[in-house]
Amino acid sequence: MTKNMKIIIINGPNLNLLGVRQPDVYGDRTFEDYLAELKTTFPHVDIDYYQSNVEGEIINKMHEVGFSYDGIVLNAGGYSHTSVAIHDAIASITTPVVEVHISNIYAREEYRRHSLLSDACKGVICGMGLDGYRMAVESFVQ
Ligand code: CA2
Repeated sequence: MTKNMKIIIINGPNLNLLGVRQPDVYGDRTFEDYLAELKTTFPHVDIDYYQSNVEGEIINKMHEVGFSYDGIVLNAGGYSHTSVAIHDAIASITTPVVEVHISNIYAREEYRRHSLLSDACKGVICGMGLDGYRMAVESFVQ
């Protein structure tokens, strides 16, 4: 029997507030609610989830999974625009990373229009709402 593909979704700072604040920008669903649906969409994929508001914890998690998992879906939140350390973590591991942003960062404030992470990633999905996470998982399954 073949083993299920293992993928982890890592969400960064403030994404624990999804569905609670700013529904106009980020929608009105909690991530836990969305994740339950996502798991039913990919019954043969083991999808883990980790969220932290702390940069070093995100890096530690990437080191922990980044040599054994088949894919990492990463929304590093505001750290996407600032973190050399998360860029270096992506570049240091062997598991491919797909960067996701719920909102279209290119249609927002100037300081959000550049990600320090993208060049180290396999791909980037942004502006597709929560569905971007499904697209990222799909990109690993194909
Ligand atoms: O669009 C995205 O997914 C972002 O990565 C979200 C980050 C933002 O800093 C990036 O520029 C784009 C912020 C996440 C904040 O999430 C909240 C969710 C609900 C209520 C308040 C904040």
